[in-house]
Amino acid sequence: MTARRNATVARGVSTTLPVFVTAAGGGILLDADGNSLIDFGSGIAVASVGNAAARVAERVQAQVAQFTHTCFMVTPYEGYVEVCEELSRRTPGTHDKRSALFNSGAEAVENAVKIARHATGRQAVVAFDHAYHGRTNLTMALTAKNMPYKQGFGPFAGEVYRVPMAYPLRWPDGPEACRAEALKLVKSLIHAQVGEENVAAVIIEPIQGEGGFIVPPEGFLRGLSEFCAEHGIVFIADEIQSGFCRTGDWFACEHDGVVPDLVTTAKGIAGGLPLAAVTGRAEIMDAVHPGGLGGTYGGNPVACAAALGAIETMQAEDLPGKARRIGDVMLPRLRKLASAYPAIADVRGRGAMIAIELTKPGTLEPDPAATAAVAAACHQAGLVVLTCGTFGNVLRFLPPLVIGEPLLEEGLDILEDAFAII
Ligand code: PLZ
Repeated sequence: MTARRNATVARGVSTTLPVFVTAAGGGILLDADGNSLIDFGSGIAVASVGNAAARVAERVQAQVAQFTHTCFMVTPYEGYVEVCEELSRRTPGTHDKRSALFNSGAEAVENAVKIARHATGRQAVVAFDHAYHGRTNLTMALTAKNMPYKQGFGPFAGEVYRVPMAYPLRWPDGPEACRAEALKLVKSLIHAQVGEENVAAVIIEPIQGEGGFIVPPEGFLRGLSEFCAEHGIVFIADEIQSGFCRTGDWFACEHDGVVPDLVTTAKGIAGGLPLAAVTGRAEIMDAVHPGGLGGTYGGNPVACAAALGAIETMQAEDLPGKARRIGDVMLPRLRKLASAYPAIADVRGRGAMIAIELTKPGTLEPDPAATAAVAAACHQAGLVVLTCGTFGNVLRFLPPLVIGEPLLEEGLDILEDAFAII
């Protein structure tokens, strides 16, 4: 199958593990050779409710038998409306909200920027160091990292400005200085280099995903959202990776007491089917003229049925609580590992969005080679882990929120063994 793949699938679409999945569920992937792998990746933070989750499968099967597509822009159906009602109910803030549905995270981010520009009549968009917002042209411009996302794919969309991220481990004078200085620096750069009155939106991942699971210090997100409110700037929280119970709250912003103007969601929203959304203040969302937003497949009925099954599962099985429990099990074990291996410079994250950052011992010099070696040893032993980070030196753990504790512990055993052999 690998030979067939290589003969027909474009090289640009790469693969982390050389296996072909035949079935998955309960935190385990089965491959075509009969191996079982423990899943600490959830297909990049998507299968939060587990693979083939019962409520998702049932609703999808029923919907597929009923009708598969009409195009909501031509002849609407209830599932789309129900998903928007759930988004209004679940996203932070009690204000009047509207949503629009799309197919992928990048598409949601593009539309959030379109909406913010339309609503403000301004053009500039401010994004952060280490940000990841997608691979389409506008979202590539918002994404910080060159390789592999941007190299050779320019020119990029204009009116995108980048400011430093509050990255405690790598702030020049350390975490305490980061807490004290980051917000001030960001505000002064926006003032000096862009001008507040030109900024349509500030977009930020409340916990950065691909960039390295970077958790800003307490107060940074709140201060940023207050700054936006003060200057009529739309504050967009990209919760595509951090949202839908992953961090132990329905949305990561809640932990910081922040109510974004617009929220982008995707990944965990629909148990593996492609669905994404922009949800936000009614007056901002409805600034756009009828027909200004849409797409053939956005809010496809089968994807909406899956989302309703996934959201029902999150509620019924208390997945925010399960995510917090995963963090409570993982963090102490990872901290213990860090005290045994000085290459682990940082253990961070929240709920079931946890990472370790690897450096040359005693320094902050990133060690992507050691990171890749640990990941490869895990893969060899049957544990799916993913790497991330601007410098490729972060191992991230995103187990399905429904994973059983024995399996979680077994995965951590494999990780510990991997450190011992490299
Ligand atoms: N915003 C915060 O995490 C997707 C990227 C995988 P799409 N992250 C996984 C890869 O290498 O392509 C992501 C994200 C945040 C936006 C996106 C984009 O979501 O559904 O991949 O378009």
